[in-house]
Amino acid sequence: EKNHNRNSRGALIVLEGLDRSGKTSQSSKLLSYLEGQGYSVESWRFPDRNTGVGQMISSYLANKSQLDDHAIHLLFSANRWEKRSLMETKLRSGTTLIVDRYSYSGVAFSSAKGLNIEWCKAPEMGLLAPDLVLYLDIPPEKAAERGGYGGERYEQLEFQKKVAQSYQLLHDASWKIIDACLPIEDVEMQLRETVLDCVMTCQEGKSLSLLWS
Ligand code: T5A
Ligand code: NA
Repeated sequence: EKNHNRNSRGALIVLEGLDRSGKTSQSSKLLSYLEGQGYSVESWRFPDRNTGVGQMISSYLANKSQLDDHAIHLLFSANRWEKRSLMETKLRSGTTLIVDRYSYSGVAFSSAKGLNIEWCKAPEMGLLAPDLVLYLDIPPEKAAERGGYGGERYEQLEFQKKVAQSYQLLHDASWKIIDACLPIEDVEMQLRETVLDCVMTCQEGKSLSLLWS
């Protein structure tokens, strides 16, 4: 374990992007990479479909239930809030978290439906701010070709184009844009150095902050 300094904390690293941009593939690669480097690291994802709230979200995404756009937005947010204190405990104890989707997905997908962006951001305020957001950038047409969209609610080209536009409004200093059209191994190489830098900066004492700052 490389966490010799007892005050050192883990990094909160988020992967964002359109459906099929490669987030899940890269999460598992980063997990193995950081473990191999001797770091304490876990891979998380949102929605976390294992909780009661997560099961409601999963049923909605599978088109097995209908919900008002505002109601499902708040459920996605609640699903992050129910994991917030565990997230902080893990980070403070020195574990780095690689998180597949976070508040940016929440805002990008709901505002792509036409909900007011400030309204969408409000319930996310006070959640932990990521130290690094890796945005896997891919044209919607190209993402749609990958493995074919399954039956989930948002897996439609026209909607994904709107989501891509919404994401554009959310960039901040924590974002790094990654060319996700390259082969899987090349995308991974782009991520490694950035992630390692981030983990070391957090170990050296960078403090945790809150959304949206
Ligand atoms: N949502 C989510 C909200 O509306 N609000 C919220 O608050 C949150 C958190 C569920 C949906 O919920 C929405 C967003 C989503 O629509 P999900 O369960 O994470 O989100 O589902 P997806 O993101 O759609 O997961 P996918 O599996 O489709 O996409 P990934 O994880 O980005 O892609 P991945 O790694 O599974 O790869 C997809 C395919 O492409 C290939 C892979 O082998 C796989 O077949 N691939 C590549 N092919 C060529 N080159 C590469 N570089 C490749 N990388 C991967
Ligand atoms: Na995924």
